[in-house]
Amino acid sequence: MLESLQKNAEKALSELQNVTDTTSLKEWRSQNLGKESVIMQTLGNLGGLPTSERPVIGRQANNIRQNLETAFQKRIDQLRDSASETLPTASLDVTLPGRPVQHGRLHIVTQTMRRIYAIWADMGFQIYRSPDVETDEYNFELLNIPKHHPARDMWDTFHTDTPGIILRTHTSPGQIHAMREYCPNPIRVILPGMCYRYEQITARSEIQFNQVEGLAIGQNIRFTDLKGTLSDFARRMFSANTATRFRASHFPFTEPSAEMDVECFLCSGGGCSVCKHTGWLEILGCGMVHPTVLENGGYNPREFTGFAFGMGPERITMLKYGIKDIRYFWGNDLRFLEQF
Ligand code: FA5
Repeated sequence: MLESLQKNAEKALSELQNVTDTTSLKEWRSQNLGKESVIMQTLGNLGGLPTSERPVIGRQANNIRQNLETAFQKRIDQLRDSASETLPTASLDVTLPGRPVQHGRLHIVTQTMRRIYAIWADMGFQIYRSPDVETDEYNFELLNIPKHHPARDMWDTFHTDTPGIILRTHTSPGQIHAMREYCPNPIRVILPGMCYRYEQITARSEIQFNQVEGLAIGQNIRFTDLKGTLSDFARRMFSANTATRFRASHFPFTEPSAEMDVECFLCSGGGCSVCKHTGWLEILGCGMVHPTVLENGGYNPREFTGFAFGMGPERITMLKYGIKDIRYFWGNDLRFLEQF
């Protein structure tokens, strides 16, 4: 046994001379002096040896362990010395300031989205996630937009190779998912996420953009609730005295439907180029959930009513910061992104 311990140690010592970096040094230590190493196992199992052999083997094993330990320490020193010798001492100025650390930040649209979430959370609305890849049924049909309905022209989209599977054009299909999950309970949710439209990219329109949808379902929810809640949102989002107005509009999934404008905060309603001299800026579409849509979600429209809305965080950010072109958001130009 002593002979094999000795051989093992000699092998370890010669391997140690070939170790030239700290990682291999650590490996060497764990292999030769770690818990599972031959020497440590031998020392640990001394109790199992015959009494006559125990002192001799114990003494010898201890000597070997100490030799290995000393050689290891020596090697650490050697490596450290040779590393500092290779440093170019003349050009090292330890008084120079360190390199500045680049701080990351949230994208400006993410900041706006988080502000929107916080406002709706204060009003008791939870976030509900629904998929970006949808069926034609959810994106259109269950929202009261049958095949060949002219409203489909406003929401041309991207199709996958599987017929009927598309990228959603708005977050409204999430309304059906939420209703089917929560029916027959009341609902207060917002549904944020990316939407996709096959349309001309312009300064105001992207083919990929965010929306934040909102949905409230319950008994006795009325149009005045919609107006009050959305006006309160605008005051919290922009400023305490922001004026709002509702214009009649049309969406197949709401009846009646409206679009909400906020008073232009650049000219305070006086008229400027941003609000095209109207004094108002459109920020969202909304309306009372159509009875057919309530039914498709599983609710009895004679018992339940609700309101829904959909806003575009990129457009809101553009208005808030006077950004002239929506393409800056996804252009990945740091000169733009670092301003926020
Ligand atoms: C809709 O998408 C409706 N689903 C909204 C809705 C929901 C109405 C619930 C009623 C009830 P619209 O197509 O107008 O409506 O889009 C809503 C918002 O998304 C717009 O006001 C705008 O802010 C944003 N948006 C629409 N198209 C684009 C685009 N191409 N690029 C950037 N933002 C867009």
